[in-house]
Amino acid sequence: MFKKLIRKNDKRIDIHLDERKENAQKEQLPCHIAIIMDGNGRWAKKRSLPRIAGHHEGMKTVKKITRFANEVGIDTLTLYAFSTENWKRPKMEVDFLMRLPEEFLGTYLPELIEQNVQVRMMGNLDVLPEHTKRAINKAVEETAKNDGLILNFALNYGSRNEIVQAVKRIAKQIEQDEISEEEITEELLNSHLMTKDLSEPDLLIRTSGEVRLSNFMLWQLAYTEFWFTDTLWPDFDEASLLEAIESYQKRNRRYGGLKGEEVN
Ligand code: V07
Repeated sequence: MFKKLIRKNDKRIDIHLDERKENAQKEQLPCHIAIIMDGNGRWAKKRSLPRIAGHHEGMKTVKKITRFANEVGIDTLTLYAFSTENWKRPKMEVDFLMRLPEEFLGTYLPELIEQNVQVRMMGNLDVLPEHTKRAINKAVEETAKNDGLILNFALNYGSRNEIVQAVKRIAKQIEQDEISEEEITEELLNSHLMTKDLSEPDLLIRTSGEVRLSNFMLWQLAYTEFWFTDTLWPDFDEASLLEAIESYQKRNRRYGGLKGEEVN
C-alpha cells in the first residue's frame, strides 16, 4: 500500500517534469550550458562521509544531467570537472579524482555512443596521468563522429592560462611575420582558445551557493546569463536543470528580442 502510494507520487512528479520539459522545448533553449559542479565535498561532510564519496556521487549526477540535457535538446554541455587549482588538494583526493573519468567512461561510454553524444575535452591534458589520458582519448575518438549533444569536459582547465596560451601563439605569429598587429581581433583571439569550435555558453550554472567564476571561461562568459543555486551538485537533478532553463527563458522573454549586450 505504502509502496503503491510512493510510486503514484513518483509518477505524478514525472508527469509534472515531462510537462515542464515539453513547455521549455517550445521556447528558445540555451544552446550551450556550462556548469561549475560545486558542493561535492560539502555533500559528503553533511553525511559524515569522506570527500571522495561526494565526488563519486557527483559523477552519478553528471550521468543523470547529461542524459537529461540530451533529451531536452541542448547542443553543448560544458562541465568543469577539474581546475588547474585542484592539484593543491591532498594527493589521495587528486588520485581519486583522476580515476573518475575512467570509471565514468567504463560504465557509461556505450550509452554515450548509443545516445549519439560527442565527448570533447578542454584543458591542459598533457600532464594528466597516463591512465586518465587513455580513457578520455578513447572516449573522444569513439564518439568523434556522433552529432548529438556535445559533452565538453573542462579537465585541468584554467581560463587565465588559456588566454595566456592564446596570446603567446599570437605573439609568435607576429614575430614570424605571419600576421600584422591590425589582424589581432576578438575573432583571432577566439580562434586560439580551447573553445574555438564551440558556441559561447548561453547559460552558466554554479551549484552550492558560491557566487564567483573561479577562473572558468572568463572570455567566453562575457554575455552569458548566470544562474546560481544553493543546491549541492550531488543533489542537482532534472528538475534543477529545468528550473535554470526556465529562468533563462523568462529573462529572454523580458528582453523581448533585445540582445543582452544592449545594456543601455
Ligand atoms: C569528476 C564528478 C563531478 C563533480 C565534480 C568533481 C568530481 C565526470 C568526469 C569525467 C571527466 C572526463 C570524462 C568523463 C568523465 C569527472 C573528474 C571529476 C576529474 F571524459 N565526473 N568527474 N572527472 N567529478
